[in-house]
Amino acid sequence: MADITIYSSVACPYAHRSRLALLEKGVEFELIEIDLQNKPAGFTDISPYGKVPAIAHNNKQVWESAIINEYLDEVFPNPPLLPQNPLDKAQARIWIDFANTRFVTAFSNLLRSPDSETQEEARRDLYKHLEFVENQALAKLSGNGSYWFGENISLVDLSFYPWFERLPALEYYRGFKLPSEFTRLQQWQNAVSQRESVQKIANSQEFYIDRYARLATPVTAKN
Ligand SMILES: N[C@@H](CCC(=O)N[C@@H](CS)C(=O)NCC(=O)O)C(=O)O
Repeated sequence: MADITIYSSVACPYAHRSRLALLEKGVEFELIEIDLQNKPAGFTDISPYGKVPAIAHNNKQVWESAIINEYLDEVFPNPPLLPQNPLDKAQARIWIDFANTRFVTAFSNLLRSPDSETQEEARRDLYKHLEFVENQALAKLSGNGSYWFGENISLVDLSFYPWFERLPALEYYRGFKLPSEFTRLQQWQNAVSQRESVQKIANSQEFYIDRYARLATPVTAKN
Protein backbone atom coordinates (compact mmCIF):
# COMPACT_ATOMS: atom_id res chain seq x y z
CA MET A 1 0.00 0.00 0.00
CA ALA A 2 1.26 3.48 -0.85
CA ASP A 3 2.28 5.71 2.08
CA ILE A 4 0.53 8.72 0.65
CA THR A 5 -3.02 9.16 -0.51
CA ILE A 6 -3.93 12.25 -2.47
CA TYR A 7 -7.52 13.40 -2.81
CA SER A 8 -7.70 15.15 -6.12
CA SER A 9 -9.95 16.28 -8.91
CA VAL A 10 -8.65 15.98 -12.44
CA ALA A 11 -9.55 19.51 -13.58
CA CYS A 12 -8.34 21.23 -10.39
CA PRO A 13 -5.14 23.27 -10.92
CA TYR A 14 -4.32 23.21 -7.20
CA ALA A 15 -4.51 19.41 -7.08
CA HIS A 16 -2.43 19.41 -10.28
CA ARG A 17 0.36 21.19 -8.36
CA SER A 18 0.52 18.51 -5.69
CA ARG A 19 0.24 15.62 -8.12
CA LEU A 20 3.22 17.09 -10.00
CA ALA A 21 5.20 17.41 -6.75
CA LEU A 22 4.53 13.73 -5.95
CA LEU A 23 5.60 12.67 -9.44
CA GLU A 24 8.76 14.81 -9.30
CA LYS A 25 9.61 13.19 -5.97
CA GLY A 26 9.04 9.75 -7.45
CA VAL A 27 7.08 8.55 -4.42
CA GLU A 28 4.35 5.97 -4.64
CA PHE A 29 0.91 7.34 -3.99
CA GLU A 30 -2.71 6.40 -4.25
CA LEU A 31 -4.95 8.89 -6.01
CA ILE A 32 -8.59 9.23 -5.03
CA GLU A 33 -10.64 11.23 -7.49
CA ILE A 34 -13.24 13.38 -5.74
CA ASP A 35 -16.40 14.44 -7.52
CA LEU A 36 -16.64 18.02 -6.26
CA GLN A 37 -20.30 18.24 -7.29
CA ASN A 38 -21.07 15.23 -5.15
CA LYS A 39 -18.47 14.99 -2.39
CA PRO A 40 -18.32 11.74 -0.48
CA ALA A 41 -19.78 11.67 3.02
CA GLY A 42 -17.14 12.50 5.61
CA PHE A 43 -14.89 14.28 3.11
CA THR A 44 -14.35 17.16 5.57
CA ASP A 45 -12.80 14.65 8.01
CA ILE A 46 -10.00 14.36 5.44
CA SER A 47 -10.07 17.86 4.01
CA PRO A 48 -11.53 20.26 6.59
CA TYR A 49 -12.18 23.00 4.02
CA GLY A 50 -13.97 20.48 1.77
CA LYS A 51 -11.48 21.17 -1.04
CA VAL A 52 -8.95 19.28 -3.08
CA PRO A 53 -6.09 18.68 -2.87
CA ALA A 54 -5.61 17.04 0.51
CA ILE A 55 -3.19 14.28 1.36
CA ALA A 56 -3.15 11.60 4.02
CA HIS A 57 0.25 10.43 5.28
CA ASN A 58 0.81 8.23 8.33
CA ASN A 59 -2.86 8.67 9.27
CA LYS A 60 -2.56 12.45 9.36
CA GLN A 61 -3.97 14.91 6.89
CA VAL A 62 -2.43 17.93 5.20
CA TRP A 63 -4.36 20.29 2.92
CA GLU A 64 -3.78 23.47 0.91
CA SER A 65 -1.63 22.84 -2.18
CA ALA A 66 1.26 25.17 -1.28
CA ILE A 67 1.48 23.67 2.24
CA ILE A 68 1.19 20.11 0.90
CA ASN A 69 4.03 20.75 -1.53
CA GLU A 70 6.34 22.11 1.15
CA TYR A 71 5.44 19.19 3.38
CA LEU A 72 6.28 16.72 0.60
CA ASP A 73 9.56 18.52 0.01
CA GLU A 74 10.50 18.12 3.68
CA VAL A 75 9.39 14.53 4.07
CA PHE A 76 10.89 13.37 0.76
CA PRO A 77 13.97 15.58 0.47
CA ASN A 78 15.27 14.15 -2.83
CA PRO A 79 15.29 15.73 -5.27
CA PRO A 80 14.94 19.04 -3.41
CA LEU A 81 12.27 21.30 -4.86
CA LEU A 82 13.13 24.43 -2.88
CA PRO A 83 16.45 26.27 -2.72
CA GLN A 84 18.44 25.43 0.41
CA ASN A 85 19.76 28.90 1.20
CA PRO A 86 17.27 30.81 3.44
CA LEU A 87 17.24 33.93 1.29
CA ASP A 88 16.61 31.98 -1.92
CA LYS A 89 13.99 29.91 -0.11
CA ALA A 90 12.27 33.13 0.98
CA GLN A 91 12.32 34.28 -2.67
CA ALA A 92 10.70 31.02 -3.73
CA ARG A 93 7.97 31.48 -1.13
CA ILE A 94 7.39 35.05 -2.27
CA TRP A 95 6.83 33.79 -5.84
CA ILE A 96 4.47 31.06 -4.66
CA ASP A 97 2.55 33.70 -2.72
CA PHE A 98 2.53 35.87 -5.86
CA ALA A 99 1.04 32.96 -7.78
CA ASN A 100 -1.65 32.40 -5.15
CA THR A 101 -2.66 35.97 -4.44
CA ARG A 102 -2.15 37.80 -7.72
CA PHE A 103 -1.65 35.59 -10.77
CA VAL A 104 -4.34 33.01 -9.96
CA THR A 105 -6.81 35.70 -8.87
CA ALA A 106 -6.47 37.57 -12.17
CA PHE A 107 -6.72 34.31 -14.18
CA SER A 108 -9.78 33.23 -12.29
CA ASN A 109 -11.54 36.62 -12.47
CA LEU A 110 -10.96 36.80 -16.21
CA LEU A 111 -12.35 33.32 -16.78
CA ARG A 112 -15.15 33.29 -14.24
CA SER A 113 -16.51 36.77 -13.86
CA PRO A 114 -19.76 37.39 -15.72
CA ASP A 115 -19.09 41.11 -15.44
CA SER A 116 -17.31 42.80 -18.37
CA GLU A 117 -15.64 45.48 -16.22
CA THR A 118 -14.23 42.91 -13.82
CA GLN A 119 -13.01 40.91 -16.80
CA GLU A 120 -11.23 43.92 -18.32
CA GLU A 121 -9.55 44.71 -15.01
CA ALA A 122 -8.49 41.06 -14.70
CA ARG A 123 -7.13 41.09 -18.25
CA ARG A 124 -4.95 44.12 -17.43
CA ASP A 125 -3.85 42.55 -14.14
CA LEU A 126 -2.99 39.26 -15.79
CA TYR A 127 -0.86 41.03 -18.43
CA LYS A 128 0.88 43.06 -15.69
CA HIS A 129 1.58 39.93 -13.59
CA LEU A 130 2.98 38.04 -16.58
CA GLU A 131 5.18 41.01 -17.42
CA PHE A 132 6.42 41.06 -13.82
CA VAL A 133 7.25 37.34 -14.00
CA GLU A 134 9.02 37.82 -17.34
CA ASN A 135 11.18 40.72 -16.13
CA GLN A 136 11.61 40.18 -12.41
CA ALA A 137 11.71 36.39 -12.27
CA LEU A 138 12.74 34.66 -15.46
CA ALA A 139 15.04 37.38 -16.86
CA LYS A 140 16.82 37.77 -13.51
CA LEU A 141 16.76 34.42 -11.74
CA SER A 142 16.82 31.77 -14.44
CA GLY A 143 20.18 32.56 -16.07
CA ASN A 144 20.66 30.15 -18.95
CA GLY A 145 18.44 27.52 -17.35
CA SER A 146 14.89 26.75 -18.38
CA TYR A 147 13.24 26.94 -14.98
CA TRP A 148 12.43 29.68 -12.48
CA PHE A 149 15.70 29.25 -10.64
CA GLY A 150 17.76 28.02 -13.56
CA GLU A 151 18.75 24.42 -14.10
CA ASN A 152 16.48 22.69 -11.59
CA ILE A 153 12.74 22.60 -11.40
CA SER A 154 11.27 23.89 -8.14
CA LEU A 155 7.97 24.25 -6.33
CA VAL A 156 7.67 27.69 -7.92
CA ASP A 157 7.51 26.17 -11.42
CA LEU A 158 4.96 23.63 -10.20
CA SER A 159 2.89 26.35 -8.53
CA PHE A 160 2.40 28.33 -11.75
CA TYR A 161 2.37 25.64 -14.44
CA PRO A 162 -1.16 24.20 -14.01
CA TRP A 163 -2.66 27.55 -15.06
CA PHE A 164 -0.46 27.61 -18.16
CA GLU A 165 -1.80 24.20 -19.19
CA ARG A 166 -5.26 25.77 -18.88
CA LEU A 167 -4.47 28.88 -20.97
CA PRO A 168 -6.21 27.44 -24.06
CA ALA A 169 -9.50 27.72 -22.16
CA LEU A 170 -8.77 31.37 -21.43
CA GLU A 171 -8.04 31.92 -25.11
CA TYR A 172 -11.19 30.08 -26.17
CA TYR A 173 -13.55 31.89 -23.78
CA ARG A 174 -11.84 35.26 -23.38
CA GLY A 175 -9.41 35.62 -26.30
CA PHE A 176 -6.43 35.89 -23.94
CA LYS A 177 -3.15 34.35 -25.15
CA LEU A 178 0.28 34.35 -23.56
CA PRO A 179 1.64 37.59 -25.11
CA SER A 180 4.32 36.80 -27.72
CA GLU A 181 6.63 39.51 -26.33
CA PHE A 182 7.15 37.42 -23.20
CA THR A 183 9.76 35.16 -24.75
CA ARG A 184 11.24 33.88 -21.47
CA LEU A 185 7.79 32.80 -20.34
CA GLN A 186 7.23 30.99 -23.64
CA GLN A 187 10.54 29.13 -23.20
CA TRP A 188 9.72 28.35 -19.60
CA GLN A 189 6.29 26.99 -20.52
CA ASN A 190 7.80 24.80 -23.26
CA ALA A 191 10.45 23.41 -20.93
CA VAL A 192 8.03 22.60 -18.11
CA SER A 193 5.47 21.10 -20.49
CA GLN A 194 8.08 18.59 -21.70
CA ARG A 195 8.89 17.17 -18.28
CA GLU A 196 7.99 13.55 -17.76
CA SER A 197 5.86 14.36 -14.70
CA VAL A 198 3.90 16.98 -16.62
CA GLN A 199 3.38 14.82 -19.70
CA LYS A 200 2.20 11.92 -17.59
CA ILE A 201 -0.87 13.75 -16.31
CA ALA A 202 -1.39 16.40 -19.01
CA ASN A 203 -4.89 16.99 -20.33
CA SER A 204 -5.82 18.20 -23.78
CA GLN A 205 -6.95 21.72 -24.66
CA GLU A 206 -10.39 20.30 -25.47
CA PHE A 207 -10.61 18.80 -21.99
CA TYR A 208 -10.17 22.20 -20.33
CA ILE A 209 -12.41 24.00 -22.78
CA ASP A 210 -15.13 21.48 -22.05
CA ARG A 211 -14.57 21.49 -18.28
CA TYR A 212 -14.59 25.28 -18.02
CA ALA A 213 -17.74 25.79 -20.08
CA ARG A 214 -19.84 26.09 -16.95
CA LEU A 215 -17.43 28.45 -15.16
CA ALA A 216 -16.77 30.73 -18.10
CA THR A 217 -20.11 32.41 -17.79
CA PRO A 218 -21.18 34.79 -20.55
CA VAL A 219 -20.37 38.47 -20.15
CA THR A 220 -23.10 40.75 -18.88
CA ALA A 221 -22.48 44.42 -19.60
CA LYS A 222 -23.15 46.95 -16.84
CA ASN A 223 -25.59 49.76 -17.62
N1 LIG B 1 -6.24 27.29 -1.60
C1 LIG B 1 -6.57 25.93 -1.98
C2 LIG B 1 -7.57 25.99 -3.11
C3 LIG B 1 -8.11 24.61 -3.48
C4 LIG B 1 -9.41 24.73 -4.29
O1 LIG B 1 -9.99 25.83 -4.45
N2 LIG B 1 -9.90 23.58 -4.79
C5 LIG B 1 -11.18 23.58 -5.48
C6 LIG B 1 -11.11 22.82 -6.78
S1 LIG B 1 -9.95 23.53 -7.92
C7 LIG B 1 -12.19 22.82 -4.62
O2 LIG B 1 -11.89 21.81 -4.03
N3 LIG B 1 -13.43 23.32 -4.61
C8 LIG B 1 -14.49 22.65 -3.93
C9 LIG B 1 -15.25 23.53 -3.02
O3 LIG B 1 -14.80 24.65 -2.75
O4 LIG B 1 -16.31 23.10 -2.57
C10 LIG B 1 -5.30 25.16 -2.35
O5 LIG B 1 -4.31 25.80 -2.71
O6 LIG B 1 -5.28 23.91 -2.23
